[in-house]
Amino acid sequence: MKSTMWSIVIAAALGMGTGGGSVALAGEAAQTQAQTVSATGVVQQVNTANGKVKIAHDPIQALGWPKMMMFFRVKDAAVLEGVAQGDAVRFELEKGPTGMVITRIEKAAK
Ligand SMILES: [Cu+2]
Repeated sequence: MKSTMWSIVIAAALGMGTGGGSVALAGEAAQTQAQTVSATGVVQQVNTANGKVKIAHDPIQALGWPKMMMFFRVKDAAVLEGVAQGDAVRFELEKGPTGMVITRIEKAAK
């Protein structure tokens, strides 16, 4: 009984000691997740000159988007480097002033 109470006290103390940091980190992670969404799909067309890429993407639950084929704007043309039609990719989306933009594309391991 006594030892049980002590473990509770110690657990509480530890929780308070590190809790602030953990909570802050968790908050930051949640915020980052809200802004950046990762998705997968297959590249249909790359338009480096206009900074656009057409992707047949899988459903993106975070955005409530169904599976579809669409053009995405990339944040920077460099994002399209090494990306080719037919590539299965994993990409990251960020909410920009004009809608969602792709910030990163990497080939998905198949
Ligand atoms: Cu879409």
